[in-house]
Amino acid sequence: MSDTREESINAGRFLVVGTQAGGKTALVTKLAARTDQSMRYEEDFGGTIETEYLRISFDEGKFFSLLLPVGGQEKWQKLRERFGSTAEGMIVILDSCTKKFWVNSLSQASSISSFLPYDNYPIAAVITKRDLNDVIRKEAENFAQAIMEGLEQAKTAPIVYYSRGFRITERKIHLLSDVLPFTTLEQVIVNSLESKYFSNLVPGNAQQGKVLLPGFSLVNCRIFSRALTQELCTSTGGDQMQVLSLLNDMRPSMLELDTSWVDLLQKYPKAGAEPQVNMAELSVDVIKKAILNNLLASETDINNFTSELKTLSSKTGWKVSGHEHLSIFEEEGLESGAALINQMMVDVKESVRVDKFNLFNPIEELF
Ligand SMILES: Nc1nc2c(ncn2[C@@H]2O[C@H](COP(=O)(O)OP(=O)(O)OP(=O)(O)O)[C@@H](O)[C@H]2O)c(=O)[nH]1
Ligand SMILES: [Mg+2]
Repeated sequence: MSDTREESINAGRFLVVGTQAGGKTALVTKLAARTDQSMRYEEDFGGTIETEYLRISFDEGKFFSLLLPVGGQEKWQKLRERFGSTAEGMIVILDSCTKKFWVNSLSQASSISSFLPYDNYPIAAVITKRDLNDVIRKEAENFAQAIMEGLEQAKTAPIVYYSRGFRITERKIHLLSDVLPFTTLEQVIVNSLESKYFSNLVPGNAQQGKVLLPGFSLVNCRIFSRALTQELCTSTGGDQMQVLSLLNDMRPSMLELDTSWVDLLQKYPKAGAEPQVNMAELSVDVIKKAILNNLLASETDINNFTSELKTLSSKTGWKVSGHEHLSIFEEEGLESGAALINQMMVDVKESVRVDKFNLFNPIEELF
């Protein structure tokens, strides 16, 4: 009699990587909350450092998968590598409203790949904030107008912000010239968008305050402002990967965190001098174009990215399980995210352990 045993894998440990504020924790928590109602995602200015896998259940708990949305800031690279070496698959998160940061999300995934002892390692891309992409596309002109008004005001009134440390301190800066350094423009953009799209703000608290534009949270306001600032400033010719790493080193805004470009250069010395912009070069049209063309992802951008993932597979040993462009605020979006994870669980069966590490065992080399 033949053996009738069937093997089905009902769990897989997946690492969720991608730049800060891309939506890793929010997505995983919302998926986990579908079966464990005690799970709740809470907005936070500081980002997260998760070290526990969250359980995502399927078929009323018969199957499950474990997901770890490891913190996206640069400083957690060692943590990503550490968890990467034992994960059985990886989800790369890309924020559909800040497409220039995607290369950083991809670099997080590929830098882990040399630690993966598998071939055909399942990898999937989730492009988040689909709802916000639509909202900002429609609102781009108003965003640009609000920013131009904020710049005009900054010429005569001080720029006010709250630095966040053990205490929340109100600070003011005055514009000294028409040339704005990155950090100042970033704060003007944050302030302009905050005053138009939020009310009842409580300094330093990402959960308080009323959101007036659906999906545009205080954290989204900051990460979007950082990406827009980068688009509007002229770079000084520094290494672009280092600039992106520098920008992914901290959240929320640099001034709010009491950080300066010069401080960050100690960590990213090749990023070059602080980018800047002459106010005379900015207009509603320039800002609107930067938003529409350089920040909001289109379906073509998404297709190009996923093709690139497939091309990389031969070098990295990945097997691309698929991709989804979704919103965590729509049931359909969560459903498609869950289906993608389900597919990865199927693909885990095809991944093969290989002894990559034996090839380069540094200890053996020594003896
Ligand atoms: N509109 C919209 N906002 C989203 C979506 N997904 C996440 N967000 C928001 O994006 C912001 C950042 O989300 P997080 O999940 O904390 O980001 P993260 O990737 O875990 O960030 P780090 O912990 O810093 O690595 C929060 O304000 C979320 O509410 C989405 O689909 N739509
Ligand atoms: Mg997080």
